Parts: sequence; structure tokens; C-alpha cells
Amino acid sequence: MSDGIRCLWMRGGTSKGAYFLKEDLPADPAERDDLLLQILGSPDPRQIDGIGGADPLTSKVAVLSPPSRLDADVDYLFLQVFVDKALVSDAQGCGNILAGVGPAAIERGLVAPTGECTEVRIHMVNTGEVAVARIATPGGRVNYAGDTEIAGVPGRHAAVPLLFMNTTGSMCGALLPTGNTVDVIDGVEATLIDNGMPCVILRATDFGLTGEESREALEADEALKARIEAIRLQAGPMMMLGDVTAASVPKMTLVSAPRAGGAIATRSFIPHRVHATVGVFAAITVATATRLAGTTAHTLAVQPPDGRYQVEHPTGAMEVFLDIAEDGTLRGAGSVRTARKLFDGMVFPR
Ligand code: NQM
Repeated sequence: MSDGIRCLWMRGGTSKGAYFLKEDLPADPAERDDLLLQILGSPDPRQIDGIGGADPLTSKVAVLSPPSRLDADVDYLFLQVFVDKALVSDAQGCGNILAGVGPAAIERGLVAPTGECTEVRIHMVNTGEVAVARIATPGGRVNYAGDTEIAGVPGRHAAVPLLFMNTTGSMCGALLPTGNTVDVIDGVEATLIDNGMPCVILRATDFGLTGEESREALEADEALKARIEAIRLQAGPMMMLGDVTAASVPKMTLVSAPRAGGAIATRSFIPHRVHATVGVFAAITVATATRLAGTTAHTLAVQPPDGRYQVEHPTGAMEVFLDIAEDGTLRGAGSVRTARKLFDGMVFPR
């Protein structure tokens, strides 16, 4: 049996993942990925021989290391471990797992707590941007208990406010990588946009849907999934992402008019399973699209008066904040998540 590897198992927002120190993993990315597949239990739809939760939202990894740039406190590399394929991808970030990075960095001694609240500047290695997280640290220890509720997570927990700047074109090089607010792919109007997450935004009604369908109903619709995948494979190169056959981006997001007082309703394919909620950067990207005349989201949306967008999803709504300057340019974005340490110990690969 191989030696165990230090691992923190944490919930970050509406996702769950294994948080490692880079120094505890092989330096060679291929060796590292092979080890992570073993640890999570992939490829296997049940991940029965590993710690993954048999869902893309619970088959995630954060690799933490000392900062490689002066304006950050910690480096965070996100890795999506596919459930049923022997694939590990760094071609996206994750704003939910990001919520656990500040606490994990403090737990592991990478960042020293500073009073009641510790501000952690996180270099998101996947996209090259820095996020700022505020972590409650009364008495010099991370406090996970609190009264903040987020849709998709039972109970109340300590708030983890997250702030972002310069997320436009995070992986595609430009907010609208084709230069258009709308492109037509397979006869369907699509907005190809990246404000932190490459997303293809499609109207639910263009697929004969209301946009109110459950995650299960959408996942059971094989014809729909095939249509959406065909569009995704064409959108990838158009978004400067290259061949996306084996990539977890772009996210395919169906939008419709809000029904619960929010700004817009979403159903997000990530890209083959349907998200139980919505990704943080995906929600910021959709909210950004609602502001641009000509996009598929624009006329469906109800603009909030204060920049706080309730992005509706299958189990409630995620609030994201867009900081918009007088001239309409986007200065920054934010969200409030919660996170919780679930387990700290050694994990044993095969
Ligand atoms: O968009 C899942 C999640 C995510 C990504 C996914 C995320 C984001 O909710 O920032 O958080 O879209 O694969 O964990």
C-alpha cells in the first residue's frame, strides 16, 4: 500500500473537493493527475474506490502553494477530475471551490490569520487573476459557523465574501471572443461570452423548453444533450478554446425569464451533467450578458437597480454583484459563499 497523502476534504459553496498542498503531490502534472484519478476513484460512474462523490460537483481538487506573485497570499490551481473518464482538466477555474481556499490556506499555515477577519488574496492560477476572500478568524482560528444561507446548501454558515477584478476574457482572451453579441450555431442563436467562465448562453425556448425543468428531467433528455453537445463542440474553437471534446468548458447555459423575483433564470450544463445550482463565475458571466444589448439573455432579464443579480437556478438563486462604473464598464464582481472543513487527514491512493 502506498503512503498516505495529506488532504483536507472541504465543502466550498455548492461544491465539495479535496484540498492539497502542492508540495504533497508529484511535481509532474501527468503523475499528479494519475494520482488524483486514483484518489477520487475515477474513471467510474460511482467513484466507489475513491473519495469522489460520483458527481462533477463533488469530484474537484484545489492545489495550494505559496504565492508566485507579489500581489497574492496564496496560489490556487483548480483541477476538475472527471467522474467517468480518466481525465483531469485545468481548463477552468471554480468559484465555489475557491470559497474553501482561504480557510484551507489558513488551516495549513500558508496564510497567517490577522485578527477577527483575515483577507486572503488568492492567485487563481487557471485564469491568472487574483480574488480577494474575507475569512472569519476570531481568536486566530478559522470560524466556519455563522448565519449565512446559500441556496443549495442546508443550514447556515460563516459568510465568505469573494471579490474579483479583471475577469473579462479569463480563458477566451476577450469578453465576447467572436466579437459578436450573438452567433448562430446549428440554427440556434448563442451568446459566446467569458467573464470568469467561458459560457454559451442559449434561450431555453429555442429548444422547446420553458427553462423551469429540473436537473433530472434535462439529464434524461438524450436528444437535447446531443444538440447541446454539438453546439458546444463548434463553440469551443470559436471561443479560442481549441478542441473542447475533452474539456469541461464552455458551460452551456439555458436562460429564461426570471420567475422568483430574480434577474434571470438558468439551467447550466457543466457541460454534460446539469448543475444542481450554478457556478459562481458562470453566474457572473450570465449576469454580465444580461447587460449587453443583442445577447440571448438581454431581453429576458430584469435588471436589478443595485448591481445585485439574483441568478435563479434549479434549487433557488445565487446572488452575484457587478460593480459597474458610470460609463457602463465593469470594474469588478463579487459573490458571497460559505465553506466548511469536513475532514482533515491522510488519503490513500490505490
Ligand atoms: O463557475 C461548476 C461549481 C462550478 C464552477 C462547474 C464554479 C464557477 O459550481 O465559478 O463554481 O461549472 O463546473 O462548482
